[in-house]
Amino acid sequence: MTHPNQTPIPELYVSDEAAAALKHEAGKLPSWDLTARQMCDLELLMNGGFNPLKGFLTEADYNGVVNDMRLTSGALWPMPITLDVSEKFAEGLEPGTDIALRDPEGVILAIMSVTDKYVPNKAHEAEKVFGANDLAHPAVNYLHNIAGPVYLGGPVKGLQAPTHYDFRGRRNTPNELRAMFKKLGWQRVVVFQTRNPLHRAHQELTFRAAREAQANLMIHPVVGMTKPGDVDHFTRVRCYEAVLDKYPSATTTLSLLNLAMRMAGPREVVWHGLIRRNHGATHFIVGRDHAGPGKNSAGKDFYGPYDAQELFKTHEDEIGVEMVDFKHMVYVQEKASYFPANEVPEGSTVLDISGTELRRRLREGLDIPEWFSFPEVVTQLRRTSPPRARQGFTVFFTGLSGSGKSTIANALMVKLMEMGGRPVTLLDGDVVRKHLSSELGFSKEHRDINIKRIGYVASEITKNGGIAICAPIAPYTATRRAVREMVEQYGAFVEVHVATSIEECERRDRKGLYKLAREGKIKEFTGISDPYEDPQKPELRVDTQDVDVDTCAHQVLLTLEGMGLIGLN
Ligand code: PPS
Repeated sequence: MTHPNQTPIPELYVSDEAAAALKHEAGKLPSWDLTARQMCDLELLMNGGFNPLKGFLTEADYNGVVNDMRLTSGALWPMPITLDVSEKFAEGLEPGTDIALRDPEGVILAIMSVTDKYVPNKAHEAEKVFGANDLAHPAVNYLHNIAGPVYLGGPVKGLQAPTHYDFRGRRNTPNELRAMFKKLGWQRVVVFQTRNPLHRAHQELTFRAAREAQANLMIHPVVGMTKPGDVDHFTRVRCYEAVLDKYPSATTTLSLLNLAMRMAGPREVVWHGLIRRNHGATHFIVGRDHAGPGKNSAGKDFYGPYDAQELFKTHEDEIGVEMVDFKHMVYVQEKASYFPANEVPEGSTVLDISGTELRRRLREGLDIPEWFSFPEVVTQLRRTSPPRARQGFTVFFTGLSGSGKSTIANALMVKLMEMGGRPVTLLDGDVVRKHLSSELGFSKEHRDINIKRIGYVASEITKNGGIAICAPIAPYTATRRAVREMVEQYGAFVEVHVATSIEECERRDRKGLYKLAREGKIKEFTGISDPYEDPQKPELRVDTQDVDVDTCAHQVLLTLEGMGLIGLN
């Protein structure tokens, strides 16, 4: 007998012959280049991971999902899966038109019949879906600062799956997994979702969960998009592969999920459950603060620790997957083994290392004990995150024109070169405008392009182990944040606000620009006729008013030393 978790589910792909014909036709259609997040969403739409969705949400479905977690059909669906586009692309596009959806190389992956074009109320979407319209939430930030302003909705015909060159053998569609479970006779499958490397405690808890549910186990990590700052998926998958050997063979499998997470806590967990049901799961491990985004702008958690578990429980029948409680496992020294935290024998010594502590130990090159993790996992993590003093980093000065950014940046560069050890590149505002951005002016749009170019170069330098020093005005908070996220994938980002007042900058007027700006001869001049948004939480703020350049540069060095990025002798 074939069990419900083993029967095929609908996909949105057309036949190979139809795809070949449609591809030919699609060359003439208006075409949209998919963003990284849309690539992930489209893949799961096409392969049935987002079943019952048949395409990107129409306006009616979007409203139902945002307000009540339901499609117009009545089906439970908590997450808006929308095709956000630019105003320019949406402008000439009438509902009833077909468009081609292309990957970054221009390959046509799907055709979408646009039935709806609508402008969402993003503040409302943020409140309802993420619980707060607060930019400290990564998905709210994405919604306001990265996603396009117009949404297109309509059914999708899949022509071909996105190509992945990494870990191909570990990527499975829902139907591939269902067929595999059928072949293996796995009727009960407990899934563990993760975006972090696995250590011994995870191995213990997942195996215990599988035993309690009398099920087989599938480790199903997200390799699409996770929280900015997470360990990259290449490293993580190497770690998962090492841990897989530690389970009794034939009980456990590993499969990679190309999902773009939203970190939406309670709604996210319901969504994860539905996606896992599609992938053949019958049980799903849900822990404390599942898919939590961290702290909000007031320093409080976005969601209560058990909100996700409660919402999942409320909808468990409809999701069709049973929730398995995640047991927090701790190491008991006297017994040399792991126990659930609430079953620790009285009077024993409990050892635990938090995520923050682990990152500190990696950063500082300190010991990571064997009771905590497997040596193979630690080796992989150390390969990717050498101690901070050997990683690249970016120092990003921001401040008004004439505030002293370039002068301090130059002094800092020389001091770092004197210390030696890593190559140093200075991306000064004026220099960048000459070599990288000569065609740009000072509108918000052009300033943003300019800063993102600087951010891109700085992130590449950081990735390759060098030091990038940037010194543009960078007047907008959101753009500085985008650069921070780019760089922090690879190393530290040190924001230095050169907080010289506008009065002082104007008094100095070293380039004579303030006078011209006052006379109206230079338009959109920062601080005079254009905004400058002060950084709220820079790593360092310096005021140059009564302090000389040497001292300012030294303050930066002390900050770098405090962060473990350099060693001061
Ligand atoms: S931005 O906003 O970050 O893209 O600006 P940036 O690339 O740092 O360029 C700033 C330098 O350009 C000169 N300049 C102006 N600055 C501000 N507003 C207007 N309208 C403007 N026009 C020219 C100015 O010399 C800035 O150099 P610094 O070194 O900051 O004084």
